[in-house]
Amino acid sequence: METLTDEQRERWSTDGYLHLHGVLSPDEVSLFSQELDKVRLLPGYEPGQAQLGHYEWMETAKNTDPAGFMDRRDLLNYGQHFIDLIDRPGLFDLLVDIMGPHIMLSMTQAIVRPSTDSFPGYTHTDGGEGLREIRVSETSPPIAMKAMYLLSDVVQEDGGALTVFPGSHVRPFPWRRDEPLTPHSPGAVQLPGRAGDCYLFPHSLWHGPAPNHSGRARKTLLYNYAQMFVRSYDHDVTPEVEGQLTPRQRRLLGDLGYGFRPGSYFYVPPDQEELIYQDERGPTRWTGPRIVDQSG
Ligand SMILES: O=C(O)CCC(=O)C(=O)O
Repeated sequence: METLTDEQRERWSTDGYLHLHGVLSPDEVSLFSQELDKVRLLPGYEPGQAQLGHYEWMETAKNTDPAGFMDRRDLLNYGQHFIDLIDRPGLFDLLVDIMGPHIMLSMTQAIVRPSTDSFPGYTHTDGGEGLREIRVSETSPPIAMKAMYLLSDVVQEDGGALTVFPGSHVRPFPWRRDEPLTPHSPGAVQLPGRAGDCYLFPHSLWHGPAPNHSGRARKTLLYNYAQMFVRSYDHDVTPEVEGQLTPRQRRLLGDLGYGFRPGSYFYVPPDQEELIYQDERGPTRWTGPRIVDQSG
């Protein structure tokens, strides 16, 4: 399996994110982009009238214009391409190198952010309010993290870029309920990118979308992963999806190979590492994150 370079490891530790270039090929970008145009016409979960962050079943997206807003969860039901992305070769290796092998897929999401003057951006930590206060050290694997695939070029300031607050994953970040952080607060860095790029970042990093004044919609796919004891918070594994999964994907969706017992997910099954690594290095290969040698 591939591992992070020393430079990537150092960036991950200090900045709290990685920008990987050209992870999806141009063909994959156009395929997923077209898939999202179809998905919005199908039933699924979208933000509704309920409280912030809670999704409701809709017959189509609220906006059926391909360049209009869409925020759709639970993507695995929309076809094999979305299932294949669970453990995409190349990217998944790096994710396991960061998190270790005791993980699950916790959420899938597709977001289209239209060009508009009415959305000022939105800055937050993932995992709800909790991860504003709970953070692990820079030498620890994260509790949960995200792979965000860009399906559109984002080249200008306020063009809908992922905006991050580097370092906020490991230090208390000053925030006030009555004065929310914004994509223009001190410390914010907008990350331009090209269609096919992928950003990796932990849930504890302050981040969010910049406003999009580019004149073009920005499409993304998001796949979240968590340490297994945290478990998935989004998936309904239908029999159709189940029938399409590889053994590793089944495990990443929570199939431990036996029925639930107290203690399941708290301790991982004995074949966890073998299944996740699926290579000749065997089940005891992972020895925890490496510390970057700063001595040069
Ligand atoms: O739309 C984006 O740029 C980022 C989405 C986001 O903030 C998130 O996935 O938590």
